[in-house]
Amino acid sequence: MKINPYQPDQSGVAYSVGTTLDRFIKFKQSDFPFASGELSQLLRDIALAAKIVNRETNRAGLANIGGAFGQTNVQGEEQQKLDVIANIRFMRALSKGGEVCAIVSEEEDAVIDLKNKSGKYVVAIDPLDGSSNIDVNISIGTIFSIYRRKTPLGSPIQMEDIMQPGSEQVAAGYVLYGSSTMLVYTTGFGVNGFTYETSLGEFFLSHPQIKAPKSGKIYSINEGLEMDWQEGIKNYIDECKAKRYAARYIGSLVADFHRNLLKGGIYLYPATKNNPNGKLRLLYEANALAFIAEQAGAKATDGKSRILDIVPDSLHQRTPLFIGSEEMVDQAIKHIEKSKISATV
Ligand code: P6P
Repeated sequence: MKINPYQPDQSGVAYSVGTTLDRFIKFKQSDFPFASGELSQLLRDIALAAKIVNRETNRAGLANIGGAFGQTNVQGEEQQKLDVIANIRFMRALSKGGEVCAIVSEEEDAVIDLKNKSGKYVVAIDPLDGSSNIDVNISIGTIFSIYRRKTPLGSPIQMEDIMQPGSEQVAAGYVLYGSSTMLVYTTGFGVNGFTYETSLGEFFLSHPQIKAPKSGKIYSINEGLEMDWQEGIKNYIDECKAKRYAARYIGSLVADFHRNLLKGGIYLYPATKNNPNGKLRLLYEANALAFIAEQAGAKATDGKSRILDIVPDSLHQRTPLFIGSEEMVDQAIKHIEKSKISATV
């Protein structure tokens, strides 16, 4: 029997389609010598739900799933139909995947206990952030954090499994439903971005080992709330304007964060009159993006502390968030400290 060694085609007649997310996850599994593939499976489950939500966000206007759902969530915010749909899709994927024991979701008042005695992981998720932009076709996103449960497998879920500081995350990521749909995640070994090829129904590696520029010329903040800002924030934004930086604020955290991560920039959501502890949620927004930011060489703080060091004391607690290029975050903190007023009132 004649056997030949495989010779990769050198003709270039058939271009390479690249590395799929599934294959990348499998390659990277060796980063976790003690993992037996559960985290890999969990990441694939999240990617599957992202594909389904992507399909539904792309056809919202046609399938009568745009607009308000007619209820408010625990945040007191009006739920959009797609908020509810995305929450159902991710909850279903995570519960059926078999790797998760509990879920914290922006759309759920309480912790969802999956009663899964073999589930090693806890997932905190904002199924669809920026949903007020859905009806006007502006980018929106999913944000997720993955933690290992602290208490023994099979025992009842305890709050110590849930209320972990962001530094305990084993993985985190976001999906950006934009001009293209991307999934960006980290497992603590750098940040990698995957772009969804709809014709093949696959995410392909498009942004390997993302590194954030140390500085930038973009600042993202809701200037309509300027009257609420502490002096230090005002002084920092004045400095950005004096340097003729670009103001870019989409009103969708994932989109603003992603652009600033790639191009260099800072996103700021300080304490305001309506949100004296900031608007963004620690468990399923700030922590995930802070983990990604730090893995890409950027920074994330609440104005006093490193976001990843904050020990949560409530499920849906909010935090001021200053996140992006290291030198820009440092400069903003300098102004805050100089004004001697904490970012949280
Ligand atoms: P504001 C969306 O509701 C969100 O949570 C983030 O995605 C976004 O950056 C921010 O709130 C926008 O808030 O108060 O500026 O409209």
